[in-house]
Amino acid sequence: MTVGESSSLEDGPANDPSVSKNSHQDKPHAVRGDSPSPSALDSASQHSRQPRAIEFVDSHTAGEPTRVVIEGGPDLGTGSLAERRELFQARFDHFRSAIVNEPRGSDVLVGALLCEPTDVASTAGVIFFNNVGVLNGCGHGTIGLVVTLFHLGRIGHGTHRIETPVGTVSATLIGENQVAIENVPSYRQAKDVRLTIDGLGEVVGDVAWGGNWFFLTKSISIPLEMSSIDALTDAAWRIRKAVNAQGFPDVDHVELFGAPSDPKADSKSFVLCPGKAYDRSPCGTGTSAKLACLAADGDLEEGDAWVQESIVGTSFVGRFRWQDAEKQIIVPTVTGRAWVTAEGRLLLDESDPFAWGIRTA
Ligand code: PYC
Repeated sequence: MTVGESSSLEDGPANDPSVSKNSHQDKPHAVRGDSPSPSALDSASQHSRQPRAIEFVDSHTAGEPTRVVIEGGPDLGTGSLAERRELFQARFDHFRSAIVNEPRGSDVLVGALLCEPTDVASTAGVIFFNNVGVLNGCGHGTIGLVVTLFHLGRIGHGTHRIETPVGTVSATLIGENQVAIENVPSYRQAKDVRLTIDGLGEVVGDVAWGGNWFFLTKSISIPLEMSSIDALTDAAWRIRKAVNAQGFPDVDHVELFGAPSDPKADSKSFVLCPGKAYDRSPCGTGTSAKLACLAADGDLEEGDAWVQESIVGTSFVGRFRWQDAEKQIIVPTVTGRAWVTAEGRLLLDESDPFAWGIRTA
């Protein structure tokens, strides 16, 4: 099946075009010649009562989960990853929901659709998504993807180019579980944005790009502790709405910073994601945005380490080099660790009222 085509057998709910039952057309180079044997998946797809099967591997990076879709995803053609993400968003949103939402997933789960890269020099392409839609980039997810590909025996140690909708990320697998990602160029867009928010008063922070759009603030006095998750979520959500209304509609992540609990860390953060789930990790794109602000303020020197602690007590180590010191654009490197937690098949049965997930948006 090529882009734009769908057969009635492939249709999802309410006549939406849907996933191919076992598309092998969007497989990364690392997988070539390495596909599972014709298997039950293929024979299952010939039997109309058989559920669609999606092969996945789950991992967590510093506590934040990633579900990599290995097989059974939609055919998105061979365009750029940005073009394929657009197609995915427009036509396969039910597939997104089926993978990450309940009853197969949860609000916190980030999905990663493994794709064929456009460039032979790249190892893989990936489209990230969550409970409410597609993401731009995802640092923890890229670390999880690399550890997953290593777990599957598809890559070895060393540096791998991973194509994303917002640029190519260079990921170096250092040990079995440790990955350093050289992320997309990052920068601060606005400094000291002042928001007045009911119940919070004045909140001052920066807007920065680190592969996603962030509002970063130190203004919140709520303790950065697990026991304050509800209050932190409520505050961050209000901040997001205010910053969106005040000229920054693309900001969909909010980072609240405070003093670290871990003496080895430089800072601790609470990160609220677009679908109102909090990031269990320090957030790879969020750490990139933080590094961009630190660099712009002269608070961190090129090459020096910044240890960012998450709300659950895990950490990423960030460093940067200047891409353009005059324009204050940096290239951040974020190092973190991931572990594979599960591998298996998701089954989507058309007769199941929740075959396409329980939607929160
Ligand atoms: O690590 O970049 C990240 C991320 C984005 C959303 C959740 N995690």
